[in-house]
Amino acid sequence: MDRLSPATLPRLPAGIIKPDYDRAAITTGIVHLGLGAFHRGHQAVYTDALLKHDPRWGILGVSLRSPDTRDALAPQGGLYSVTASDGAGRQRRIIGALTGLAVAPEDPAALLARLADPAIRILSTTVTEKGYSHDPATGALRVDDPDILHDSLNLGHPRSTLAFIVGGLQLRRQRGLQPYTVLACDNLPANGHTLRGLVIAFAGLVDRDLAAWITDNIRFPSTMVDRIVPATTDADRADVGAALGLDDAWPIVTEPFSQWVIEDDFAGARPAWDVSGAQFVRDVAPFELMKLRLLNGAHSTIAYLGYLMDCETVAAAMAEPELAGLVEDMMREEVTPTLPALGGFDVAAYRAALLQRFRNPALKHKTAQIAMDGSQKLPQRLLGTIGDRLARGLPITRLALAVAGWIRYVSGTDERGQPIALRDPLAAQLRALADEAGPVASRLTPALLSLTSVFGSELPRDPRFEFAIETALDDLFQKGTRATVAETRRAAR
Ligand code: CS2
Repeated sequence: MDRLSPATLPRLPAGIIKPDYDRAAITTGIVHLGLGAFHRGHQAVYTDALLKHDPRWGILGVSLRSPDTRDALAPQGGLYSVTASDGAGRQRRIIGALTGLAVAPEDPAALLARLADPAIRILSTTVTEKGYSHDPATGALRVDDPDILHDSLNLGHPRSTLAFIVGGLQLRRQRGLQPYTVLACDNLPANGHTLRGLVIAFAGLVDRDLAAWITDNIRFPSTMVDRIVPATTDADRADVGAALGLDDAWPIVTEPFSQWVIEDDFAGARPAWDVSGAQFVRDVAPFELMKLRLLNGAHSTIAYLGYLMDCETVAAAMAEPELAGLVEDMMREEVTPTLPALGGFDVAAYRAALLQRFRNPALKHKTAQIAMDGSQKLPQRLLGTIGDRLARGLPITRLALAVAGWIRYVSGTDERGQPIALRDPLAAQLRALADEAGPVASRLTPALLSLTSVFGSELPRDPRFEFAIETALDDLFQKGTRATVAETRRAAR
């Protein structure tokens, strides 16, 4: 089969949406770090729909580690397809927004040079939680991180996201160029604010004047990003290839839903992403909190408990009535009361829509995929909610089961004694703690709660927290996940 590319674009069957602008006229105004499926199914799609109105916003897509995406998309001239499906219907669309592809470690200096290009007005990031080189419980820079140590001495050849941001800004400052706006698009609370703190802290390691200049001149709008974009499978490739009549080496398969709420705080030019459905608002925080705690909190709960119940995908986990019921109850009874009011916003409808999205049979969203990097995800997804509830003297039964599910998961073996492949930046530490404690709730709970980078220092000292986690974990070990989920659901009512 021929490859999807600018040359073969005219051969696509009718019904497949193609770029509605002259690609040759597009210039690059955005450098995006982290060229994963999420970016290609979210921001790049919003940008694609903007290009016919404003050709200045082509994206140079940068992978920070592996060359795989570049190798897949370069022969396609940066084109790829996005299939959005709810199980009943599907829409396929070709995205042409990527005007360039780069692999940062191959030539970090060349990337810095691009960041000093005056046409670049936005530097955006989807580098996942662990890409921020921070301590997830406190948001502080991990100054002992090997990449941060390296980069603070080698700003001309950076490895980390923070150093690319700072290195590019340093060049622009030296050359008297307008700086770019830094747009964080990861699932972190107050992501722009958090990134700003980290960038300034890192810049302070290199050059105090530069840190002060960044403090005064650079904007870091926060954003709430939402679209469920599972990792692409070979079955997706085969299905998309058959539909396009052309081979797409890295298609995106996602849901129809998409949301992007952006804090309206840009220095200079701002892409009019609102023409393609994004919302610019004064304060993103309430949207972020709602999304992180309801969607991502539920996702992680489904991931750990679902995985332990042998559910390969989120949709399979949602077909387990007790688990789906527990998650729904948790969202309504335990999470929603911790959220700030969003004037006129119907949270009940939002929750119902989320449950529907989780049930989407077209998405083969693996529980094991969401389960990864739990040490970086738990604080903003579950622990913040728990802290807020404990401060108000409210019960945390279902949330505690979710956290216990994570501990059970990182203990390393599933309920049939099979090893669980742990993917987490703290994997070695988690495994060592789990091995030393053994599968005994009264030992494993305090061992893991001692991880201050995950739990902070306050929560583990709260006896209500430790008791709730230990009880739930003991049930998981003694009775198994299926029975524990059903019993907890009943008991919490
Ligand atoms: C998921 C998210 O992998 C995960 O941890 O919870 O990627 C989720 O699909 C997105 O945040 C949805 O917007």
